[in-house]
Amino acid sequence: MSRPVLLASDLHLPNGPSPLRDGLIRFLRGPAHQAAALYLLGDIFEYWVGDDDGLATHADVIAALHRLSKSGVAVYAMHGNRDFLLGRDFERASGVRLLRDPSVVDIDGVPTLLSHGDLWCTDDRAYQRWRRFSRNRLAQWLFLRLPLQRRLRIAGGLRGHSADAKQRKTVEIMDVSPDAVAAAFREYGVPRIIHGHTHRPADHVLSVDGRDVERHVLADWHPDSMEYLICHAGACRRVLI
Ligand SMILES: [Mn+2]
Repeated sequence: MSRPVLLASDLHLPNGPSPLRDGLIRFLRGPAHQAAALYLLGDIFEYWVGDDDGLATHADVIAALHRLSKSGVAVYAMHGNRDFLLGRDFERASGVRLLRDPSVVDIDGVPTLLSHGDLWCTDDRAYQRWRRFSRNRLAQWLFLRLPLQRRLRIAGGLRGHSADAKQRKTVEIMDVSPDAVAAAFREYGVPRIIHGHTHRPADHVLSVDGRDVERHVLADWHPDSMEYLICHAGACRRVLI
């Protein structure tokens, strides 16, 4: 029998000790070993201001990822809107391969489009402007050359700003746009999309141009609810750690 594929996102691991960190390490040492592949679809870390800082701060997680990938599980990650600076040194140290957002992968014979999900929040114009800027190579290159303390201060400021902005925005505007999702199903021709980001875990079945398709939204993690998706033999279900 083939091994399952596991997916998770939006762990938002803070720096320092946390039940989320313990949960992730328990998961990486235990259940993740049964998988053929593990996909971490962004916002694994609450922030990541560069591999120099992140690899030291999250050394325990990096070591657990490395052990898992060494054991024969293919581990992939995608950038989220918090940890979009995960870079080559992270890949080398963890054995994790970074995937483009979005990417089509084969999950047990089902072509599946994976994304963090924020690129489909197209109704939020201000966010999309920030997204384009923050993913700009030159902007990133300049940011990574700042001293660490400056980078940490900027990241702290941005998180405060994002929390304020979220309070002012409507619930709808922060969700994915149905039109953007339908367009993605059309463009890639897949029967299934899996993404995170919106913190609205759900399994949607919808119809696009008369075709039945599935959209699975991964759950964000809380100390009392740390969830991953397991896909096997054509079906996906949710499991708590
Ligand atoms: Mn996100």
